[in-house]
Amino acid sequence: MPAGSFWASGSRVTHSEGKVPGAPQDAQLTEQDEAVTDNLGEILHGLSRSPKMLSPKYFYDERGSALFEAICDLPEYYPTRTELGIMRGHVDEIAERVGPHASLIEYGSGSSLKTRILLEHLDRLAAYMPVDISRDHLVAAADALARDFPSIEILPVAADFTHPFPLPSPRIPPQRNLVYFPGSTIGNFLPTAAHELLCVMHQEAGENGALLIGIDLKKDPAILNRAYNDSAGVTAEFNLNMLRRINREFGADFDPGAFRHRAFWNDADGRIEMHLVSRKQQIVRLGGREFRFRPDEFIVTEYSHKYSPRQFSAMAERAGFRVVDAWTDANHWFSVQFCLRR
Ligand code: AVI
Repeated sequence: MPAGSFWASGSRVTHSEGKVPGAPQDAQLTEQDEAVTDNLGEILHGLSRSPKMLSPKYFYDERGSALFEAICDLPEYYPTRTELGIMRGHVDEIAERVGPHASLIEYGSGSSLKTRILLEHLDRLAAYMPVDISRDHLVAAADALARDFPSIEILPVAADFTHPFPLPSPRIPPQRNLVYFPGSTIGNFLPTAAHELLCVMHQEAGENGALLIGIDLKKDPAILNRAYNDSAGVTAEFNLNMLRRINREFGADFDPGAFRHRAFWNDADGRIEMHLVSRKQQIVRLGGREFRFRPDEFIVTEYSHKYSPRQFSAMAERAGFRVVDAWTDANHWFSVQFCLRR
């Protein structure tokens, strides 16, 4: 589940809960307790812009997360199964590259099969630290992993990973930190925000640190357009669900039936854009304000940038990483990149 905004972000105050040696793994949560980010303010600001924009982080309420899982299983949506295939096919080489006694720091809750593949194959992991803004999701996923991997110290961190956060200290001192960011979620950040995120990862990786990251590659636009316009309409439902969430949690009066899903490849900017397009002239009320929509006026809800290996390598270099290995599938649709700190 991605956290953080794709065009802006707020600052946070953090603290670490003291770690009790020998305590059960699910007790050792490190938590950021004070969100300075004002979500309503961010939404109002986004709706005041031209074009109107809402952050894709609002996709992921309970229903949105379930819809995203359904998207991952759709025949048209290739990224999840392609990345999983790459991980299954090359995990021994990945483990070789990473080396023994690493601390695995995952950006995201670690509920995916890809995480389990790494936990099964990395050589004598020092610790596993999933980092996610959604505390409940994080704790549930960490507890499930603690049951299945009792010999690995699991230290969940509840934090907005787009900002530097303190890492807990594992019992076994790690030989290196490996930051793991699967799912091509980096593509949901604007290039400047993606750069900033890579810089934070560089900092968290520390001396001798490494990064393992999933990148969705540029490809035939027809394949991309199909992946975000599935025939069962699940992506459309996922997109429209954002309006239901904003109604429920922030008191807006969006009529989801008065908007339609649109997704298309924008070649100039190298990204899929997802929009919610107003079917008519209408006014939406939120936070004591009124937002007018013309017929066909749209809200941008997501960008999903696709990179060539060369573009990603240049972006990694700018953030202080060097790509030392990369694995892909037979179609060259997706790539898992292994980078070291320069
Ligand atoms: C989470 N993220 C990488 C997905 C993507 O493909 O950009 C989100 C998504 N949006 C529509 N379908 C999937």
